Amino acid sequence: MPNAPFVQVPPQLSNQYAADRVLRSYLSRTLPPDMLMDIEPALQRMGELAGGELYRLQLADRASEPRHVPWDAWGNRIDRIEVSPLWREAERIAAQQGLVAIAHERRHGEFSRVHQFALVYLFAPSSDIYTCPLAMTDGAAKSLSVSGNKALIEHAVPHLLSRDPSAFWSSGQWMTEASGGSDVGLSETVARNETGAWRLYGRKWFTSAIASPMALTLARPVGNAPGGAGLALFYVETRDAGGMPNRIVVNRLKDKLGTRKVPTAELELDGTPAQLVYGTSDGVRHIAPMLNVTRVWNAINAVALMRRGIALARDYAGRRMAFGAKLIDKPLHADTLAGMQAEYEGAFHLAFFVAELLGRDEAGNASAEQLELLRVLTPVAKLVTAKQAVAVLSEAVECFGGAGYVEDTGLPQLLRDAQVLPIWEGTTNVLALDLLRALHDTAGLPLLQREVSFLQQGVREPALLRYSAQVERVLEQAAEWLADAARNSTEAVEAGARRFAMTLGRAMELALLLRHAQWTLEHEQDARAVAAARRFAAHGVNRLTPMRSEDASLLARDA
Ligand code: MFK
Repeated sequence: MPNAPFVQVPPQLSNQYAADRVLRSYLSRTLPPDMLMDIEPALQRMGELAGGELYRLQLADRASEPRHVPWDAWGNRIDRIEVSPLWREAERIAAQQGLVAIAHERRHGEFSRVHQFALVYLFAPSSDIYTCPLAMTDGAAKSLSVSGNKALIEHAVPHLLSRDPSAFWSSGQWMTEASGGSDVGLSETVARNETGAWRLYGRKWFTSAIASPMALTLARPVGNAPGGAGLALFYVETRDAGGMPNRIVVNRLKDKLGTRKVPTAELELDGTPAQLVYGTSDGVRHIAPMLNVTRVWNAINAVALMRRGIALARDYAGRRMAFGAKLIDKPLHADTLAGMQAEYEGAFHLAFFVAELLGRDEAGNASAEQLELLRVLTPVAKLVTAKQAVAVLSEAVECFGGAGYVEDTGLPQLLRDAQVLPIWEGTTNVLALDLLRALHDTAGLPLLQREVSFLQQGVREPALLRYSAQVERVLEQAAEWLADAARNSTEAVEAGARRFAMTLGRAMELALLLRHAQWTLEHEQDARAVAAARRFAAHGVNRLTPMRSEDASLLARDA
């Protein structure tokens, strides 16, 4: 009998709430104790589900993908979309646990977003990006709620917020057309008012989670001006009363690099009945509340995926032997994991800080300055955490060597899914430009400088103080860069906008890490957040290395 071959032990997950030092410590610092006690059982349950049953289902369901069924057996065009078993389960859990509703019910006032996103963060990595329709549903509930459109609010919002899976509706957000993904003002879909009712004609090129019963979308009423201001925001139901497509044809589902469980379609609108949400123009401005909500979801998803990659890599490192020791005991591997953890912790605190601001705004408790901070930090958090997620997930996959590159470990999906985060809901560059617009529309950089000074007020530990000084210095350097570039040309500002945005994002992450590290030292006698802050600072904060614009012209065009 030959020796049994060597078999590798797969990585394992435990209760994802119980095992999450960063989340638990953050919630202890941020939430009033009775509130934390109130929500903790739900967090424990979600942590158990995400590390247990749902994770196992996700692995078992790995190969199933959404299916488009264009015709029925009798020749009717039905465009049925069949989603994966995990997605059906995820929808049920999301409705019952109120993953959208919590934010709008506001049982915990200004902390309702923290409550919601703590659950979403635990749920997301085991949901196969079911968080995509949830994000859009939340954004749609927000856009409709602030619209003042009483009829639509009464008709649709109760479904979006329902905790009954049979009554729950998810929503689509159809913006992208072939003519304009980032430049939405180029949209070609037209809206015609035909005998008192609006109908839409055009082609939507990327419509995520197309199985939703409703969507918010943009179209140009005939005769309106070109550009984003000439578009109007419309509400659409995807099926008619008989369950047939509402003058919508699904041309095909996209064959994408990642988010493969998300049915993303190319659609033809051929007289689709629609209702105006706000008025006949300014559609881009009116869809912005939705975008700003989904961008916060994106940041939360980024940190959730990072956390999952690290949890799996750390568990594996405690099992896998190489060169006579466990990986975790190998200095270079430990150093790699530490770097990933520090990036994730910085990203975590920024994503949740923006969630706090959003919750305060929605509860009516935000000061004028906090509202401006929310506007400025939403694009920053989205763009910086998305790039960190791609980098951290790439390392996480590498932590498994060849196994990380093999599909049936379930690991490659983490990296592929992370890669969408810097693309959808505004690419890195589009958001860097949005940041410039936001700084222009608000008090600008002094806003961040004041917030950082405020955050550093409680930092007393000598091991942390030098990094506080580093953050403040970097913000001064960013202000100098912006003033210099603006004196030079608008092109100079635009060319450096991504480096500028990354610098602000990293500065905020470090400032938040330092504040939390001081707290954990005092209240938990735990030095790990200090180590994360130190390591994060060592990775560098200022990304504004001067670049020569002539190099950009020479290299980009290779001419
Ligand atoms: C797991 C995570 C889940 C994530 C869900 C994923 C679902 C995926 C679905 C999608 O990907 S949907 C497609 C997402 N597409 C985008 O995010 C579009 C990216 N492009 C931009 O964001 C551009 O900046 C923009 C389209 C807004 C530029 O269009 P315009 O027509 O040039 O807009 P303009 O003139 O700059 O702004 C028009 C108005 O909107 C202005 O207000 P006023 O009319 O009062 O002057 C702006 O201030 C306002 N505005 C624009 N962006 C805003 C905003 N207001 C607040 N917040 C913003 N972010």
